[in-house]
Amino acid sequence: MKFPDGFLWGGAVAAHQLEGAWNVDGRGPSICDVLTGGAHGVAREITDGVVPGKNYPNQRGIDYYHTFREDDALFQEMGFKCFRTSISWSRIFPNGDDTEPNEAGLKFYEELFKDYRAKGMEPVVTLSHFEMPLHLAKMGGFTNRKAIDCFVRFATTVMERYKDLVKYWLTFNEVNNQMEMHTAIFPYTNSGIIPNPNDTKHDVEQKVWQSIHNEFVASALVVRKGHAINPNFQIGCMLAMVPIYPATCNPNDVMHAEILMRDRLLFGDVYVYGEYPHYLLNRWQREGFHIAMNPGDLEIIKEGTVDFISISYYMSAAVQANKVDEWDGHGLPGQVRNPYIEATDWGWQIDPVGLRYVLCTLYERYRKPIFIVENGIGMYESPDANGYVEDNARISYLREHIAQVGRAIALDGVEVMGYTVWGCIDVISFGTGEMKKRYGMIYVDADDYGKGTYCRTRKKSFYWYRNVIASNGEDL
Ligand code: BGP
Repeated sequence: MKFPDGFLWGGAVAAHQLEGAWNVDGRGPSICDVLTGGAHGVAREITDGVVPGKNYPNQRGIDYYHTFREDDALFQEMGFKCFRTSISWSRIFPNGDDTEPNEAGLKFYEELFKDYRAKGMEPVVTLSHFEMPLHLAKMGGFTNRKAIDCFVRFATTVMERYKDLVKYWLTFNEVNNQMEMHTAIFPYTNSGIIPNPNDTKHDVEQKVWQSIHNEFVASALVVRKGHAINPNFQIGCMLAMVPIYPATCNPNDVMHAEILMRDRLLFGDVYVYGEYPHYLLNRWQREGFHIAMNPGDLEIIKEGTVDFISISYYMSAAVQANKVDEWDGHGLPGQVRNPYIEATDWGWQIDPVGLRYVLCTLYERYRKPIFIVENGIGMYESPDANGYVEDNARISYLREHIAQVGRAIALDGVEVMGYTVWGCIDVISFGTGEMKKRYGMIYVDADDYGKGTYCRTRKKSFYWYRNVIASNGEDL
C-alpha cells in the first residue's frame, strides 16, 4: 500500500554510538564513555573513569563527528525524509552544571542540522539518549533533583538555538528500559544511577522510581518551555515497546502478562494523561516506595503532556505465570521462548505482527500520533569477495515490519507519522558495545577493536530501502 503523504521515512542513530570525538572541542566525559566495549565480552561494565583500551568503542564510534557530510549524502541518496539523532549533552554542558554552554558543541549541531535540512531531511532530535555528563551521575544522576534543572537548562538552550532548524523533539530515549532494574546498566544509562554494591534490590528500585518521577517533571517542563520557544514544535516521549504475550490462554498467564505490560504503559499513561495511574500509586504504597515530590510537581506533569508518542520496536516476549519461581533474574519473570517465531543471533524474537499489535494498543489507549523511531535487526555481517554485503535477512525483516505498519494504518486506522530504521549506518551496539552487531544499510569497515579502514559501503538493503521510500511504501 501507499503510505500517507508526508510520511517521514528515514533512519535513526544516537550521538554516543556513532559520533566518536569523545574529548574533542570541549566535550566533557559522559556516562557512555566509561562503559566497556564489545571486545570485552557481552555484558557491558561501568569502569571507574576512562580506562585506556577498555572504553574504546563509544569513544571513536564511526567517527561521524568528522564524516557527517559524506554520511548524510548517503542518507540523502536513499531518499530519507527525516533523520533521527541525539544531542550529546556533555558537548553542550561538559559537566552538566556549567554556567555557560560550550559554543563549539552548539556550533557542531547547528552545522549538522543545517546539513540535514540542506539534504532534504527533517531532523528528529532526542534530547537524552542514554547519555548524561559523568559529573552529574557522580552527583546521583536523576535521583538528585538538581539534574532536573540541569536537563531543563540544556534542553532550553538547544531548543532556543535550533528553534528554526528542528521541529521534532523527543525527551528521554526508551525511558521505560530502567524498569529492568535487575540489569545495572539500565538504571545507569537511563538515569545516571551508579551501582552501589551495598544497595538492596529495594534500594535500587527506590532510586529508580525517584529518578523516574524527576524525569517526568523534567520532561513536562521541557514540553512547556519548548512550546513557548516555538509553538510549532512537536515534542514526544519515547518508549521501548516490547509487547508481552501470555504464553497460553491460562487466565493466570493472561493476568501475569497484563501486570508486566503496566511497566511499559505506565510511562505513556503519565506522559499522555499527565497523571500517575492508579495501579502505580497502589504499587508504590504496597511495596513501600516513597517518592519525594515538590509542591507543584503534579501540576507540572499535568500541564506538560506530549504531542505524540515515539517508540522503538524490535521484538515481542511471552510469559508463563507458573515459571516465575524459576526466574534467574534475566529477561522478564516467567519469560519463555515463543515457539511460533524465530529469534536473531542475540535471541531477540522477530515478530512483525507484534508491531501492528503495539500500534493498535497505543493508539486505542492514547489517540496520539505514533512515530516509529527505531526498528531493525542486528546481524553478524562481512562483505563478500567483491566487498558487497547481501543482507537479505535484513530486507525481509524490514519488509515484513513495514508491511505491518501499512496494515495498522490501512486496516486499523492508526495515525503513524513516520518510520526510521535503527542504525541505518553500522554503529556501536548500545547493549553489547560491539561493532559486530550491525544494523546498517551502509557497511562500516571497523571491528570491535577499532581496526579497519572505516570505509562506507552500500549494502543490498540500501537499494531496497531507497525504492521503498521512492514508492512511498508501495514497493516492498
Ligand atoms: C535501543 C536503543 C538504541 C539501540 C537499539 C539496538 O534500545 O535505543 O540505542 O542501540 O536499541 O540495541 P543494541 O544496540 O543493543 O542491539
